[in-house]
Amino acid sequence: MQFLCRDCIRIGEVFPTPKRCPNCGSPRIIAHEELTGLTIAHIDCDAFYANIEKRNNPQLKDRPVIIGMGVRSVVATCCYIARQSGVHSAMPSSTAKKLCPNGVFLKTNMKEYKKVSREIFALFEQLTPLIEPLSIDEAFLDLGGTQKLHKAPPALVLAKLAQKIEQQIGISISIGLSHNKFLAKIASDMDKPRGFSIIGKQETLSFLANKPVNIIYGVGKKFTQKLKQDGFLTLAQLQNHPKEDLIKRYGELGANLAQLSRGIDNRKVKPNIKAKSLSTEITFEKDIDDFEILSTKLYELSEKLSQALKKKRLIGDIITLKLKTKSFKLRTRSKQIVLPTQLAHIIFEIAQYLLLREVDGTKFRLIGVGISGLRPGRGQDPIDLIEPKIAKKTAAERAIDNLREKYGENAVISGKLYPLKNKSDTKNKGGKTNERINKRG
Ligand code: TTP
Ligand code: CA
Repeated sequence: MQFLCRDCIRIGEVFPTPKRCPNCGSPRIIAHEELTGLTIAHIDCDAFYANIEKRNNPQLKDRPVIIGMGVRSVVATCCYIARQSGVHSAMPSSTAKKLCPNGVFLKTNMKEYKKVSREIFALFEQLTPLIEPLSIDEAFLDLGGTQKLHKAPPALVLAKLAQKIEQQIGISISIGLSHNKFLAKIASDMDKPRGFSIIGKQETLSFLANKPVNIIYGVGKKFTQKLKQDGFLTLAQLQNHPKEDLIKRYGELGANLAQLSRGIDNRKVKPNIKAKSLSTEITFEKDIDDFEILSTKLYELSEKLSQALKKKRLIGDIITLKLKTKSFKLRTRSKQIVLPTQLAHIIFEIAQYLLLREVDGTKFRLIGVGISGLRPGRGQDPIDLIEPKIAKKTAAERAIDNLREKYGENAVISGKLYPLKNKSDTKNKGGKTNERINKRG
């Protein structure tokens, strides 16, 4: 059976499974039949607010830390040491004080917690665009299809992530890995803190069998009581009951019970895309009617837009050109493309095609380019055989992006891609740029 060492981040295969990693001696190994085949993860930070406070003040490391200070306040969370005294979230701070008199009570510092949350989510984004945030410290990640990119299976990528978050950010996470969201979420809770639990396909039914019905989200106190009255205490009892009857008794909830008790959950990991469109524009100091100059500006804007898309790991398929005439009349022209893209040269070519039809001697004071129909991804790059010219440009653009990622934004000037860039820069010196990333919806 394969095993994963969470300290030296290696996958090995020895029979029988060793108690310690043969490579580094660590006991933090996970062995599982389906170790390398599962792709849906749920990640939840441990005692989030409390661990951030401990990170910021190492003297608190071994003390019971409770977040929630004041006579009438409630506990937001507490560290695992304080939990041993029975303190928990949502408990009045006064009760917590009685249970844990030597506890260190602190006020919340939301600004700090949000900052750490953003840093952690930025690390998630390096792994996959398919991230579904659930709260400030929790998310689903779909790592399906990322093995080629990372040259490693999701389990190893996740172990590395946990290590990185501990080393770079200074807090710990717990990971659940499975074949759907329902099970991944259950798994992340099984071995907290610093947990990593796996629920495979083969074991799903037997794993769930002895679990209580309220492990299913949406099954609260009242419904648990109702199910108990009807003779359903464990998931095995639901698994063995005809689905039709569960639907007859509980309607849609019954259908859910039938599915989830068997570990069937077809919900996709849905990224939370806030921006419905992204756009950038520039207002000139002097109005312009020259196609070449407008076109050069358009190229710069397309590059900027493309960089925003790449940073957010988004692609879109509707390109919009925006022009404002000397007399403030707005013209917008859009075109839908077949393959959604994030590439500057493709955005530019479409926008330039739209521009060509608008240049008729009119003087323009503003030009902009936008993209909508956004979704997560990197997009399918054009294939050599079908469109060799476009494929060549794409390869050049990706190479430049790689260099920029390594050596910084200004490492490469993409003038090479578009020879007119320098010409316009001299003509338009001083032009005011108003970049705007629109967030609508
Ligand atoms: P949780 O993930 O529920 O808890 P946690 O991260 O503190 O601990 P665990 O290791 O069990 O996951 O919530 C995340 C943060 O949200 C938590 O640190 C504080 C905040 N929170 C509240 O402010 N009030 C609450 O009632 C709960 C449950 C959480
Ligand atoms: Ca948490």
